[in-house]
Amino acid sequence: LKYSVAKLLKDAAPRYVSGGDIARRFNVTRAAVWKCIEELREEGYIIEASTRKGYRLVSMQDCLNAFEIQNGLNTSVVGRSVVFLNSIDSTNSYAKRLALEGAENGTVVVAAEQTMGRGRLGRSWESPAGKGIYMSVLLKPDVEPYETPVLTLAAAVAVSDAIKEATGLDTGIKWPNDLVIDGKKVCGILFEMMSEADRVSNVILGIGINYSQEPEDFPAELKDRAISLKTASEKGAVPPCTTPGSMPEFSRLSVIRAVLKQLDIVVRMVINGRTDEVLAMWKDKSVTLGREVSFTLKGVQYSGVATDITGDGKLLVECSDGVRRELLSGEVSVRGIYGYA
Ligand code: BTX
Repeated sequence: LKYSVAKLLKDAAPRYVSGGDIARRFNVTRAAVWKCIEELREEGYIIEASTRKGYRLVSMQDCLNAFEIQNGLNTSVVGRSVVFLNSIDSTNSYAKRLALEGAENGTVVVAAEQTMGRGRLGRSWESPAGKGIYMSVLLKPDVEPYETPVLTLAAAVAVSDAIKEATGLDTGIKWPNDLVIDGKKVCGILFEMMSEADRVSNVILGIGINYSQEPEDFPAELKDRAISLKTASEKGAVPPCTTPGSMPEFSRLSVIRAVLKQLDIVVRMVINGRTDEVLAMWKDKSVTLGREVSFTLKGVQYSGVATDITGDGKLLVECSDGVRRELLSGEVSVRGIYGYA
């Protein structure tokens, strides 16, 4: 009932709908309608009530729930089932637990807060309540393990496209799949998989996007390395439809829905063998290729210039010792990004 009422108010907005009309429509009491309105308000719907005119939906800016994430999404796989949690240790860990219980391909877990958000290589991901987007997508892509690096690059392309669609902001991709604005990290992607001998059974794509943190919300060591969509949009890269300086009308909800739609597209491309196109999209957004990079391999530090991505998703580096090396994973510092001067 609650979300039927929400939908009714959404369709009617900015007009009022009387409590009596809603009650009759769903064959419930006016008190039941009032209870729904209260619950919706708690979920972030801003609803005005007027004794004469009834109820009116004013804004959904902070609203987040499984119904709104999924409603009318029209994707083929991604978002078939959506779980929303107010708080969780890590959406990736939760999605892994769901996978073990047999959750379906395309299941999405979204949380408003993570208490133990995880990064790559055992690092942590700052996940304050309400200020970021924390989501994991469970996929059963039926690909072989060697094909998965391209899937992670594809995820970065999808999220970058989604951010563009929902906010108008341009992001660059730092290899393999950090999204960067002004040399600062706005999104990180954690790719985890469970595989059997030669088949990948479950892939979990964890996506963390900084949404509304102010610079001072980040821990001191991240201040110069992290940025939120809100800060980026205020700094001038404002979507064309909004007045400069004002907070554009983009919400966590619109970003999440755009991510699911774009992921659905690129995952299908990878499964259908269109990896060349995906890699071309990645290269187009890259802030790594053509730049000086440094990295550590088996305890030895190397530097050189990143020149290309191989067909199976490895980074090619022409090292200063004259050797060309291929990197499959790990950490690469790129000059000009995250304070690497
Ligand atoms: P990463 O290992 O590339 O990045 C982690 C590093 O980034 C940290 O060591 C820290 O320096 C920095 N960092 C931590 N938090 C933030 C932040 N909010 N913004 C910018 N920089 C930060 C990237 O790992 C992968 C992150 C994936 C996060 C998602 S959230 C949903 C899902 N669930 C989960 O537990 N992880 C993923």
